[in-house]
Amino acid sequence: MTEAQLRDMFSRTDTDNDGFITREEFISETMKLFEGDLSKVAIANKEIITNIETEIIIMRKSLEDTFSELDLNADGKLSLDEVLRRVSKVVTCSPLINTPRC
Ligand SMILES: [Ca+2]
Ligand SMILES: [Ca+2]
Repeated sequence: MTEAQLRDMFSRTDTDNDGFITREEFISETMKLFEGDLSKVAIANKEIITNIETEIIIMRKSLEDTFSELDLNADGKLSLDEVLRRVSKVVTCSPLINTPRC
């Protein structure tokens, strides 16, 4: 993912455009994408429907964890800088590059 794509994703997730992604914005926007996919699957396979609620609970929990991981200064919201820093950390944490931050 390029920095431009990340910026674009960030501004789409920041629904009130205050420059920060709150926990609620992060979870509800990501869940929207997930639920869209899920309903397509559910139409294709009715048996899946019984598991949707469990899936949603699991998904929410993992999004909460992801959010906390991204929120470096733990102020309950994500700045573009935090998102970019996190992603660049993932990129630089390649086993081929030995960086002290990893
Ligand atoms: Ca916001
Ligand atoms: Ca933060």
